[in-house]
Amino acid sequence: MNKNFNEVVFSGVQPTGNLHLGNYLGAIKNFVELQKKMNCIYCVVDLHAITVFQDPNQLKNNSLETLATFIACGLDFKKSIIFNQSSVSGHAELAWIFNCVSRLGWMNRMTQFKEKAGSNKENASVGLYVYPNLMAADILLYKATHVPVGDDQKQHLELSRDIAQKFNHDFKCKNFFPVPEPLIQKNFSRVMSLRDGKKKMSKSEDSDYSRINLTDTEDEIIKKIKKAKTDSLPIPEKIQDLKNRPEALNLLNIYSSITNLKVEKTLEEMVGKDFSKFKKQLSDVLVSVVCPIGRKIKDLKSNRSHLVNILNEGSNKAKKISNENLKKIKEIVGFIN
Ligand code: AQP
Repeated sequence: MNKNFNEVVFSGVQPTGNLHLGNYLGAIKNFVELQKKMNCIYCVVDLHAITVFQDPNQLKNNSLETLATFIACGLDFKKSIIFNQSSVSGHAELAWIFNCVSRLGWMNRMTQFKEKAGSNKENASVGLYVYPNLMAADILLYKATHVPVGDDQKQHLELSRDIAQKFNHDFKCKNFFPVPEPLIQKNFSRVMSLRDGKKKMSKSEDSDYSRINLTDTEDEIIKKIKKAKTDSLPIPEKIQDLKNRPEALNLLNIYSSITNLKVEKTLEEMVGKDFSKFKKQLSDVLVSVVCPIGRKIKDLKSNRSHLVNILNEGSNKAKKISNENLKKIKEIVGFIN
């Protein structure tokens, strides 16, 4: 398939621990499809990770594990540019310029900051607060036109669009930055916690039973699905009947997404079944998809220098594009360089 060279995809994943089914179904599965038809740049966003304190050795391990997960899920470093964010200084430089373009009022509306900072806002890092400006820099440094993300990142992406438009307007450089489009999975864009269907599945949730990690063993997956919260009602015929059953809906959505079925089709197949029986089928499909990924991750991690070489190769390619763009950006802003 010929790639469309006018379209550039950028997305990133934070190396903050084991990647989970939400990262896979909400983002990485889509990354793999996109690399067949567009120029893709995928980044291990370590600068984002340190907005919350990370143990330095753990951060190194997590960065390599995130890269290993990308490859194990099917990303090809010959087809896509894959690198770690901190190795390309243009991200931080453009983020500073965007700190000066973005408005405080815009920042104050970001719900993820409120969720992550919790009740102790005064103690959150300034980095966590301006995180969305760095995300805009990540995307626009490469003049990316499309950004595959989970639904939880939609608000940040809207801010990137606002920043691109304001920069183009303020510096009178119409269309310099493209206004990036989100690519969010249509049917199922947010995988929820296995313990609470109203909270998203997340790496930072305390209970490991709230998520399926991509490195979980067969036994762990079976146990977690067995323990996943549901209710005593059988599977209904229509999706509307799941409106007040978020945990049941989440498990049916996971099954549908993994098997590439519409949830309506899954309901048609499963109607009337008890959740105990459905859970067995769900574990089977999860084991068949997740365990091979986990085995590949383990295998890749045993060859650290191979992983470091992949990152180095990717960051050289990323620097070429970003240096060229940053030179133009600096000229537009009025810096002498
Ligand atoms: N539950 C989810 N459902 C769908 N998509 C999700 N993503 C994350 N969780 C879900 C998508 O995965 C990509 C990478 O996310 P990230 O690791 O960079 O940051 P995050 O969204 O903050 O993920 P976590 O797991 O919640 O991490 P922590 O706990 O460290 O904050 C993004 O495209 C995201 O949308």
